[in-house]
Amino acid sequence: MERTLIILKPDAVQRRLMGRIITRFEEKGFKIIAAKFVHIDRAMAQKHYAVHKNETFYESLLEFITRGPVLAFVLEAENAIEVSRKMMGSTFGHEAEPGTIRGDFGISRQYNLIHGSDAPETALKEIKLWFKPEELVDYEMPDRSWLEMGK
Ligand code: IDP
Ligand code: MG
Repeated sequence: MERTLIILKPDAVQRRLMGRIITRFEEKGFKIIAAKFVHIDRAMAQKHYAVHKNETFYESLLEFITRGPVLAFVLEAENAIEVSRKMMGSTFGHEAEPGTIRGDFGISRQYNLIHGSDAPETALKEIKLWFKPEELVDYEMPDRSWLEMGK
């Protein structure tokens, strides 16, 4: 099982798209093991987007992600990172394939609705930044045996 951090960004919240996006992950068979609705401050945004600190869009990215509340959650599934990134679509809405979250709901480069961890090490680091160990909930889903990747 693999875990990934997903964030529904302020545009997803303000555009009332949270439910529709979460539904896609539920329908795909992901298990939600933690969730948090929070308006992050600049310091947290800087930590989350530290890898982008030298990019030209860094300042405006910090403004965007702190502009309103976000919904952060942890998904668990086999191959969770690759599968969720595929479902999100490529970074810019106008380039993302139709059928993906970014491809279906917008054309903006920055306001692209969703963040998802991009590699196992990133996922570990991001989950640790956003959640305390005790906030990750351990439970069983009854349909688990129907959702195995190798079957
Ligand atoms: P990702 O979210 O698909 O992993 P990254 O390259 O990690 O894409 O960029 C992080 C976020 O920064 C993007 O999701 C987007 O909101 C924003 N961003 C990336 N590139 C640009 C850009 O060229 N202009 C404006 N915003 C950008
Ligand atoms: Mg990224």
